[in-house]
Amino acid sequence: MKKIAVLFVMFGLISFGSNAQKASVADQVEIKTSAVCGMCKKRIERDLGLTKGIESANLNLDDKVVTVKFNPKKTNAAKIKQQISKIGYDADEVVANQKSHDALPDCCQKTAKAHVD
Ligand SMILES: [Cu+2]
Repeated sequence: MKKIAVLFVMFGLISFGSNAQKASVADQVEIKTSAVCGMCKKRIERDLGLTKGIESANLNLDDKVVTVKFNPKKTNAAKIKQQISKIGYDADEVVANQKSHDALPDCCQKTAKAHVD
């Protein structure tokens, strides 16, 4: 019975250790964007997915917040916001790059009314 208890404690330590390691590798940031529709979502997620140091990007169209997981050794929140601006969208306090914004389809620009795709 004692052996089993020791085994459980060891398992607990091992899984705790690997969780802690994961947490130190990836950071997460939530950024409010000016995305309008599903096309914006795809555009932002695809572009960020190809950006150095970013592990994943998931945009919630209900609140326009993109959740980005990134490697803090390779990038940071400020760089990610700059990248979103370059795609043509506002990112928190960083205003969208005007040229990129104007090149977006009409339905994806900031003046567009909410619509489905
Ligand atoms: Cu759009």
